[in-house]
Amino acid sequence: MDSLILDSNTWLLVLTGAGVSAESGVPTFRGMSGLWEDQPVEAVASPEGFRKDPALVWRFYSERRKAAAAVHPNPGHEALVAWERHLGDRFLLATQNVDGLHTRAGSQRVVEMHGNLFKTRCSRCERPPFEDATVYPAGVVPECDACGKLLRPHIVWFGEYLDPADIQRIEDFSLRAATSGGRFVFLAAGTSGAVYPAAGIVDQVRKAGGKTWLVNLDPAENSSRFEHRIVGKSGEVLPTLAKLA
Ligand code: BV8
Ligand code: ZN
Repeated sequence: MDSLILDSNTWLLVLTGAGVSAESGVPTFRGMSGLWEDQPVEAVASPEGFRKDPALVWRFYSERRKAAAAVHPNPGHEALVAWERHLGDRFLLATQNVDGLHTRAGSQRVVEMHGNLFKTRCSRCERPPFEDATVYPAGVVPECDACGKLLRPHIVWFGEYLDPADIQRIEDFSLRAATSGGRFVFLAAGTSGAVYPAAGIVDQVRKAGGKTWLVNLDPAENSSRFEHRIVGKSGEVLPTLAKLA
């Protein structure tokens, strides 16, 4: 297996998806064949879904909150913490996962591109998102005590824009990495490469002359765009993949 050298010359951008949390027992999206209660996830995880049936959407997220709170980070999460400690500010982790496991494992330089299950915000006013682990009982839709409108999960739904600050942080890091004179490396783990803009990061890295690695259990939709492809479980591959020099 090719080895990934992480030394004082390396700038490393990592992207994770649901596959990295799978070994903690969190079901993946396509693993659930993209269905929840035989509805396509996109129907529930969307502004239209929320408008149509906010109680159903809150049941979906409350159930995932409960499940995510009951699991623990796995060796794949822990390997990424070790890489961050070794590389410092030449490391950045962009995750599509909303389960909060990277932060619980000890990762600090994390961009939660699709939001976080344990944050809630108002669907209307400017009240900032707040920590909220509440598992709302079926049928309950919380309301904002500032404006009375419905509260919603602080999650980026399909068809919604990602937070521009998050995109900017990833782009700034990539630019610094590409112009550092060092070696710019991008590694994606546990993602099917189906959802944009996350699935397009590999193309930006290649354009910037970076090296690209994919660690995944099955071929991803964008597999062919990675130079190094390792098939396996992230919890088994990541802990031994990198040589910290
Ligand atoms: C946006 C929050 C601008 C919800 C999520 C056509 C072309 C390009 C783009 C589009 C298009 N049509 C529509 C779009 C836009 C759309 C999109 O990309 N759609 C796709 C489906 C085509 N994107 C958006 O809407 C984004 N916004 O583009 O804004 C815009 C605005 C308006 C109109 C148009 C555009 C917003 C995307 C964010 C959506 N929110 N999550 C929630 O979590 O509840 S995405 C959701 O999917 C999750 O975040 C999840 O992480 C993400 C991606 O899935 P993966 O993480 O990759 O998980 P998946 O199950 O798919 O794969 C797991 C992989 O792991 C598998 O490959 C498996 O083999 C592997 N695996 C399993 N076990 C292991 C493993 N690997 C290693 N080890 C293991 N143990
Ligand atoms: Zn409000």
